[in-house]
Amino acid sequence: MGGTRGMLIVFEGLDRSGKSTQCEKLVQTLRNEGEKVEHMQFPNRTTPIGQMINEYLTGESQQEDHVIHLLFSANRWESAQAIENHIRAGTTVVIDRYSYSGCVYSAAKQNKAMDLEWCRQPEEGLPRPDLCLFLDLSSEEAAKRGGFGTERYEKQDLQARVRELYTEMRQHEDEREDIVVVNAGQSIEEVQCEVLKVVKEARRQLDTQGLELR
Ligand code: DGP
Ligand code: NA
Ligand code: NA
Repeated sequence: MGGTRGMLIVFEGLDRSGKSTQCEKLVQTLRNEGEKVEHMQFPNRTTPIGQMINEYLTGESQQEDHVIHLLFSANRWESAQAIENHIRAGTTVVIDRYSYSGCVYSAAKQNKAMDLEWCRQPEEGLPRPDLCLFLDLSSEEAAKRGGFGTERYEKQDLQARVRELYTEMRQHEDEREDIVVVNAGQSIEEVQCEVLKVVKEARRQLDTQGLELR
Protein backbone atom coordinates (compact mmCIF):
# COMPACT_ATOMS: atom_id res chain seq x y z
CA MET A 1 0.00 0.00 0.00
CA GLY A 2 2.11 2.88 -1.25
CA GLY A 3 0.88 6.34 -2.12
CA THR A 4 2.10 9.84 -1.50
CA ARG A 5 0.22 10.66 1.63
CA GLY A 6 -1.12 8.66 4.53
CA MET A 7 -4.80 7.96 4.95
CA LEU A 8 -7.04 9.11 7.75
CA ILE A 9 -9.11 6.12 8.83
CA VAL A 10 -11.64 6.32 11.64
CA PHE A 11 -13.54 3.62 13.51
CA GLU A 12 -16.94 4.40 14.96
CA GLY A 13 -19.66 2.42 16.71
CA LEU A 14 -21.40 1.78 19.99
CA ASP A 15 -19.50 0.94 23.14
CA ARG A 16 -18.66 -2.82 22.98
CA SER A 17 -18.89 -2.94 19.18
CA GLY A 18 -15.27 -4.11 18.90
CA LYS A 19 -13.74 -0.87 17.65
CA SER A 20 -10.61 -1.00 19.78
CA THR A 21 -9.88 -4.62 18.84
CA GLN A 22 -10.39 -3.93 15.13
CA CYS A 23 -8.33 -0.75 15.30
CA GLU A 24 -5.40 -2.63 16.79
CA LYS A 25 -5.68 -5.43 14.26
CA LEU A 26 -5.78 -3.05 11.32
CA VAL A 27 -2.80 -1.08 12.64
CA GLN A 28 -0.83 -4.32 13.07
CA THR A 29 -1.72 -5.63 9.62
CA LEU A 30 -0.76 -2.40 7.86
CA ARG A 31 2.50 -2.18 9.81
CA ASN A 32 3.33 -5.78 8.88
CA GLU A 33 2.91 -4.73 5.26
CA GLY A 34 5.50 -2.02 5.79
CA GLU A 35 3.15 0.92 6.02
CA LYS A 36 3.86 3.71 8.52
CA VAL A 37 0.86 3.85 10.85
CA GLU A 38 -0.02 6.02 13.80
CA HIS A 39 -2.71 4.70 16.18
CA MET A 40 -4.79 7.25 18.10
CA GLN A 41 -7.98 7.29 20.12
CA PHE A 42 -10.42 9.92 21.28
CA PRO A 43 -10.98 10.96 23.91
CA ASN A 44 -7.22 11.18 24.43
CA ARG A 45 -7.28 11.01 28.21
CA THR A 46 -3.60 11.92 28.66
CA THR A 47 -3.87 15.70 28.15
CA PRO A 48 -5.24 18.12 30.80
CA ILE A 49 -8.49 18.41 28.80
CA GLY A 50 -8.54 14.63 28.41
CA GLN A 51 -8.21 14.23 32.17
CA MET A 52 -11.25 16.44 32.68
CA ILE A 53 -13.15 14.27 30.19
CA ASN A 54 -12.01 11.13 31.97
CA GLU A 55 -13.28 12.43 35.32
CA TYR A 56 -16.59 13.26 33.69
CA LEU A 57 -16.93 9.81 32.11
CA THR A 58 -16.07 7.98 35.34
CA GLY A 59 -18.53 10.13 37.31
CA GLU A 60 -15.90 11.84 39.45
CA SER A 61 -17.03 15.20 38.11
CA GLN A 62 -20.08 16.83 36.53
CA GLN A 63 -20.06 19.12 33.49
CA GLU A 64 -22.80 21.11 31.81
CA ASP A 65 -23.79 19.39 28.51
CA HIS A 66 -22.47 22.13 26.20
CA VAL A 67 -19.25 22.43 28.19
CA ILE A 68 -18.38 18.73 27.97
CA HIS A 69 -19.31 18.73 24.29
CA LEU A 70 -16.81 21.51 23.61
CA LEU A 71 -14.15 19.81 25.74
CA PHE A 72 -14.46 16.60 23.68
CA SER A 73 -14.10 18.68 20.53
CA ALA A 74 -11.16 20.66 21.94
CA ASN A 75 -9.52 17.33 22.77
CA ARG A 76 -9.59 16.49 19.05
CA TRP A 77 -8.38 19.96 18.06
CA GLU A 78 -5.38 19.47 20.36
CA SER A 79 -4.25 16.72 17.98
CA ALA A 80 -5.42 18.22 14.68
CA GLN A 81 -2.03 19.55 13.59
CA ALA A 82 -0.28 16.31 14.55
CA ILE A 83 -2.80 14.28 12.51
CA GLU A 84 -2.28 16.50 9.49
CA ASN A 85 1.50 16.35 9.83
CA HIS A 86 1.50 12.55 9.99
CA ILE A 87 -0.69 12.26 6.90
CA ARG A 88 1.39 14.69 4.89
CA ALA A 89 4.53 12.79 5.93
CA GLY A 90 3.06 9.60 4.46
CA THR A 91 1.91 8.05 7.73
CA THR A 92 -1.57 6.57 7.86
CA VAL A 93 -3.51 7.57 10.97
CA VAL A 94 -6.02 5.09 12.40
CA ILE A 95 -8.31 6.55 15.04
CA ASP A 96 -10.63 4.89 17.55
CA ARG A 97 -13.61 7.36 17.58
CA TYR A 98 -13.68 10.85 16.09
CA SER A 99 -16.18 13.60 15.24
CA TYR A 100 -19.07 11.21 14.64
CA SER A 101 -18.90 10.14 18.31
CA GLY A 102 -18.60 13.80 19.15
CA CYS A 103 -21.96 14.48 17.52
CA VAL A 104 -24.04 11.43 18.37
CA TYR A 105 -23.19 11.00 22.06
CA SER A 106 -23.97 14.66 22.78
CA ALA A 107 -27.13 14.74 20.65
CA ALA A 108 -28.33 11.56 22.40
CA LYS A 109 -28.71 13.57 25.61
CA GLN A 110 -31.74 15.26 24.04
CA ASN A 111 -30.85 18.62 25.52
CA LYS A 112 -33.13 20.63 23.23
CA ALA A 113 -30.85 22.98 21.31
CA MET A 114 -28.08 20.42 21.07
CA ASP A 115 -29.21 18.62 17.96
CA LEU A 116 -26.83 16.98 15.47
CA GLU A 117 -26.46 20.23 13.55
CA TRP A 118 -25.40 22.18 16.64
CA CYS A 119 -23.08 19.40 17.74
CA ARG A 120 -21.37 19.27 14.34
CA GLN A 121 -20.23 22.91 14.37
CA PRO A 122 -17.08 22.70 16.57
CA GLU A 123 -15.90 19.72 14.47
CA GLU A 124 -15.90 21.88 11.34
CA GLY A 125 -12.34 22.20 10.01
CA LEU A 126 -10.80 19.15 11.70
CA PRO A 127 -8.88 16.90 9.28
CA ARG A 128 -11.58 15.00 7.44
CA PRO A 129 -11.40 11.20 7.38
CA ASP A 130 -10.87 9.43 4.06
CA LEU A 131 -12.83 6.54 5.47
CA CYS A 132 -15.05 5.92 8.46
CA LEU A 133 -15.64 2.28 9.32
CA PHE A 134 -18.86 2.03 11.25
CA LEU A 135 -18.96 -1.20 13.26
CA ASP A 136 -22.67 -1.79 13.49
CA LEU A 137 -24.15 -3.73 16.37
CA SER A 138 -27.59 -3.39 17.99
CA SER A 139 -27.63 -2.05 21.54
CA GLU A 140 -29.10 -5.41 22.66
CA GLU A 141 -26.23 -7.35 21.10
CA ALA A 142 -23.74 -4.83 22.53
CA ALA A 143 -25.25 -5.27 26.01
CA LYS A 144 -24.93 -9.07 25.71
CA ARG A 145 -21.18 -8.81 25.22
CA GLY A 146 -20.45 -9.19 28.92
CA GLY A 147 -22.56 -6.13 29.69
CA PHE A 148 -21.63 -2.49 29.32
CA GLY A 149 -19.01 -1.00 31.61
CA THR A 150 -19.68 1.51 34.35
CA GLU A 151 -18.87 4.73 32.51
CA ARG A 152 -21.43 7.49 32.06
CA TYR A 153 -22.77 6.59 28.61
CA GLU A 154 -22.69 2.82 28.96
CA LYS A 155 -26.43 2.31 29.39
CA GLN A 156 -28.66 0.56 26.91
CA ASP A 157 -31.27 3.29 26.38
CA LEU A 158 -28.61 5.89 25.64
CA GLN A 159 -26.74 3.45 23.37
CA ALA A 160 -29.96 2.79 21.44
CA ARG A 161 -30.37 6.53 20.81
CA VAL A 162 -26.69 6.77 19.85
CA ARG A 163 -27.21 4.04 17.25
CA GLU A 164 -30.23 5.85 15.78
CA LEU A 165 -28.26 9.08 15.58
CA TYR A 166 -25.36 7.32 13.84
CA THR A 167 -27.92 6.16 11.26
CA GLU A 168 -29.22 9.71 10.92
CA MET A 169 -25.69 11.03 10.44
CA ARG A 170 -25.04 8.52 7.69
CA GLN A 171 -27.86 10.13 5.73
CA HIS A 172 -26.24 13.56 5.88
CA GLU A 173 -24.75 14.42 2.49
CA ASP A 174 -21.36 15.49 3.88
CA GLU A 175 -20.85 12.24 5.75
CA ARG A 176 -22.62 9.66 3.60
CA GLU A 177 -19.90 9.09 1.03
CA ASP A 178 -17.12 8.41 3.56
CA ILE A 179 -18.90 5.97 5.86
CA VAL A 180 -18.86 2.23 5.32
CA VAL A 181 -21.02 0.04 7.55
CA VAL A 182 -19.54 -3.25 8.71
CA ASN A 183 -21.65 -5.86 10.50
CA ALA A 184 -19.94 -6.09 13.89
CA GLY A 185 -22.01 -9.14 14.85
CA GLN A 186 -19.64 -11.38 12.86
CA SER A 187 -16.55 -13.08 14.32
CA ILE A 188 -13.46 -10.97 15.01
CA GLU A 189 -11.73 -12.58 12.00
CA GLU A 190 -14.66 -11.94 9.66
CA VAL A 191 -14.90 -8.29 10.70
CA GLN A 192 -11.12 -7.95 10.33
CA CYS A 193 -11.24 -9.40 6.83
CA GLU A 194 -14.05 -7.09 5.75
CA VAL A 195 -12.34 -4.05 7.28
CA LEU A 196 -9.14 -4.80 5.40
CA LYS A 197 -10.99 -5.16 2.09
CA VAL A 198 -12.68 -1.79 2.58
CA VAL A 199 -9.40 -0.10 3.54
CA LYS A 200 -7.60 -1.50 0.48
CA GLU A 201 -10.37 -0.30 -1.81
CA ALA A 202 -10.25 3.18 -0.25
CA ARG A 203 -6.45 3.22 -0.67
CA ARG A 204 -6.78 2.19 -4.30
CA GLN A 205 -9.26 4.99 -4.96
CA LEU A 206 -7.05 7.51 -3.22
CA ASP A 207 -4.00 6.41 -5.23
CA THR A 208 -5.83 6.60 -8.55
CA GLN A 209 -7.56 9.90 -7.82
CA GLY A 210 -4.68 11.49 -5.89
CA LEU A 211 -7.08 13.15 -3.52
CA GLU A 212 -5.92 15.98 -1.32
CA LEU A 213 -6.50 15.69 2.41
CA ARG A 214 -9.69 17.59 3.11
P1 DGP B 1 -14.11 5.01 24.70
O1 DGP B 1 -12.83 5.37 25.40
O2 DGP B 1 -13.95 4.78 23.22
O3 DGP B 1 -14.86 3.92 25.39
O4 DGP B 1 -15.04 6.33 24.79
C1 DGP B 1 -15.46 6.79 26.02
C2 DGP B 1 -16.91 7.22 25.98
O5 DGP B 1 -17.00 8.58 25.55
C3 DGP B 1 -17.81 6.42 25.07
O6 DGP B 1 -19.02 6.13 25.79
C4 DGP B 1 -18.09 7.34 23.91
C5 DGP B 1 -17.94 8.71 24.50
N1 DGP B 1 -17.41 9.71 23.55
C6 DGP B 1 -16.33 9.61 22.77
N2 DGP B 1 -16.12 10.74 22.11
C7 DGP B 1 -17.10 11.61 22.50
C8 DGP B 1 -17.40 12.95 22.17
O7 DGP B 1 -16.73 13.61 21.39
N3 DGP B 1 -18.49 13.50 22.78
C9 DGP B 1 -19.25 12.81 23.67
N4 DGP B 1 -20.28 13.43 24.23
N5 DGP B 1 -18.99 11.53 24.00
C10 DGP B 1 -17.92 10.94 23.42
NA1 NA C 1 -16.50 2.94 26.46
NA1 NA D 1 -13.00 1.11 22.93
